[in-house]
Amino acid sequence: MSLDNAAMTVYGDSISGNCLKVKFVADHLGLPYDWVEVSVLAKETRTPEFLAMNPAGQVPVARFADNAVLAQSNAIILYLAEGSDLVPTDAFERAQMYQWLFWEQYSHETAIAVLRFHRHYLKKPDSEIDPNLPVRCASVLTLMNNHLAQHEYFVGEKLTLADIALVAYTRLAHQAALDLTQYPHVKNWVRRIETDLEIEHAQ
Ligand SMILES: N[C@@H](CCC(=O)N[C@@H](CS)C(=O)NCC(=O)O)C(=O)O
Repeated sequence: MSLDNAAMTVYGDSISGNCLKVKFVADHLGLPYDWVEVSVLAKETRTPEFLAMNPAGQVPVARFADNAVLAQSNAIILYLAEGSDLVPTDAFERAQMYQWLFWEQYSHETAIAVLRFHRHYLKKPDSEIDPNLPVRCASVLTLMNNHLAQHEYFVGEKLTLADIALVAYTRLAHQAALDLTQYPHVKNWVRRIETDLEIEHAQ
C-alpha cells in the first residue's frame, strides 16, 4: 500500500510519548492524517470497538484508507518514514538506528515512561514505586549522556527516527521527577531535536 494519497487516521492519546512519536514523524514529513483522541486513563483502549482494531488494547494505532491497521509506535514511524531522510540509506547506519529503536522500547521506555506514569498521572508516593525504576532511569540517561557527549545525534550526525523515538519520553523526564540538568548533553540534545521538529520545548 502506498502512502501517497492515502488517508491515515492515528488513534492516540496526546499524553503518550509513544503516540506523539507518530505525530512528530507525520508532521515533520508533511503527511496528512486525522487524529482520534483515545484516553488511556479513561480505559478507552479497552472497549470492544478498540480491541477489535488492536487486540493488544494499546495506542498508538494507525489506520489507513484500505482499513489496514498498524500498531507499535516504532513500527508505525518506520513505515511512515520509509525512503525519507529520517532513515539512513547506509545499511550499517540503518542498523544502528534499529539498535536505538529496540533499546528505546526494551530499556528506555520501560523505565522513564513507566516512572512518569506512576509519578505524574497515578500520583504514587515513592513508597509505592519499584525502587529499581529510578535507578534504571538514571542508568539510561547516563548511557545517553555519554553517547551525546561525542555525538550531536544518535546516528550518523543527523536527525533520524532514533532521535525522535528517544526524545518522545526524554523531553518529559521532569514529569517523572528526573532532573535533566544532571545530564547536560541529553538536555542540549532534547532542545536540538525539539527545534529540528519545530515542537514546543517541554522544559
Ligand atoms: N510498545 C508499544 C507500547 C504502547 C503502549 O504502552 N501504549 C500505552 C500508552 S503509552 C497504552 O495504550 N496503554 C493502554 C493499556 O495498556 O490499556 C508502542 O510502542 O506502541
